[in-house]
Amino acid sequence: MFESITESLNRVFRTVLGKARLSGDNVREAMREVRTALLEADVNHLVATAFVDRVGRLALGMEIIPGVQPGQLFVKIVYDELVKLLGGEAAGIAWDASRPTVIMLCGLQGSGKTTTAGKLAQRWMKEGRKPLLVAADVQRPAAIEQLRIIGGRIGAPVFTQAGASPVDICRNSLGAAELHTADAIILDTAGRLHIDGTLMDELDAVRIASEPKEILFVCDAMIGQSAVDTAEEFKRRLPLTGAVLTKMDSDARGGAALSLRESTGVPIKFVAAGEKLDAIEEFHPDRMASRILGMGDVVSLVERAQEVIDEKEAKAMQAKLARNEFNLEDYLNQLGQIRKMGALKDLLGMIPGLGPQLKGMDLDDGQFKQIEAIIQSMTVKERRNPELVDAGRRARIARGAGRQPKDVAELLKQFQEMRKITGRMGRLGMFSGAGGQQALEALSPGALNSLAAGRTLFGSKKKGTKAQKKKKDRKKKRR
Ligand SMILES: Nc1nc2c(ncn2[C@@H]2O[C@H](COP(=O)(O)OP(=O)(O)OP(=O)(O)O)[C@@H](O)[C@H]2O)c(=O)[nH]1
Ligand SMILES: [Mg+2]
Repeated sequence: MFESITESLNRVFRTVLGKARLSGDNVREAMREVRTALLEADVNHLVATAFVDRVGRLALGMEIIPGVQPGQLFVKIVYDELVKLLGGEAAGIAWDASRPTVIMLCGLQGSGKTTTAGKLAQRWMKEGRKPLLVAADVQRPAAIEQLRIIGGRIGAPVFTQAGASPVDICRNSLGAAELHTADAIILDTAGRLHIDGTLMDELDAVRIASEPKEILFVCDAMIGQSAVDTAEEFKRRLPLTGAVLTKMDSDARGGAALSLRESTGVPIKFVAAGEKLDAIEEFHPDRMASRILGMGDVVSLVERAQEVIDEKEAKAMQAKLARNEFNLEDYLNQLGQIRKMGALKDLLGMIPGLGPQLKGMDLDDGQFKQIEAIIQSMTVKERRNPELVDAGRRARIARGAGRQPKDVAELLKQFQEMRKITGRMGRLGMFSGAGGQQALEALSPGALNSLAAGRTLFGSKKKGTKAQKKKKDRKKKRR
């Protein structure tokens, strides 16, 4: 299910995730590739074009978020739009409270109606309902037997009437439901190879006779784009309330799933992926979108950042950067925001490609806490003017933070270096647009990335010095 589109989208994502900045050209190039990926997955071309236009517009105008790279934000935009494309919210079954809920299944021959009837019945029995299966397919003599076997296997009653018309069977099933004290009536109707007037007239008569609460269009996902045309035709004759996509296990492309909702407006309510009777699940657009993108971690990282990061504050920070007024107080603020997002190691682990680099690195939140403790031991005046910190103040701050004066000196040195870089960037006008993102990246103690690269204030930095010392010692010995 969706293997090929997942693979091609991931190729696009890997490219954008590897870039510190995204230019308009980068975004446009990525969008072209996303469009190709959709078309290759057999998504309707109008749907693909509209999708790419929407994502492109959003991506070109995206606002920066501290601690989040533009590539990650791009993935999130694609994800959000994909969720919308798939229908947004999950659409469940509208159960009748006062009478047994009638659910009518319809679709082409072999689309999976009878199997789906059994799957739904079993599912609902597990939820404590009492379904009645109704065999209303009098086209094929074997059809009734097929449903009987399924009913027997799951222990659900099956209603049918030899010699009666589908309309009569469905009408009479309402009374049978009372006898069985059933609260759900699942109508398994006949299919045709092609849509024809007779079939549609029959289905419409069934609808009038049984007043279904739900009319579900059962669709074989393997037929790809033509699923959309068939759904449209069924919709012209029947007020469809939803769709069930079957045989998702046999379809590696997923075009039907991706186009159906957008093209027809009919919500997908269930997807089936297998011949076994438990191979059905409720359709959740968000879960499906994560599965298609295979980027669940990036999406949750950006979501968390969007939740905790105050946009106004982020803008104010950018303005400060541009004026080179960024001070230790702001730094402390940023640390707090990043920390609100969760444990550092978890956050870094979510960034694709960083996982391996993190192996064996002792990344605990303690490092953040140490930096915070030092800044917190400073007076407001010192935080705003780090230049004030002399040897005496250094000793006092170190005592307050439970660190050594050299740790305070190290923090201040790195902060000044950072300021030098951002000062230069500010003069070059790099804090507007995507450049601001890069600047915030360099700062957000995040500088999540530089942490991962081992440039931390404490801990791994020490390892480096030790190693250097050894090297020096070796050199000395040689001399
Ligand atoms: N792989 C796979 N096969 C399925 C799935 N759903 C149904 N099938 C198979 O598809 C074939 C047709 O399924 P049916 O349930 O008989 O289809 P139908 O719509 O009732 O067909 P008619 O009654 O002839 O119109 C059967 O062999 C099923 O086992 C599915 O999700 N995955
Ligand atoms: Mg059937």
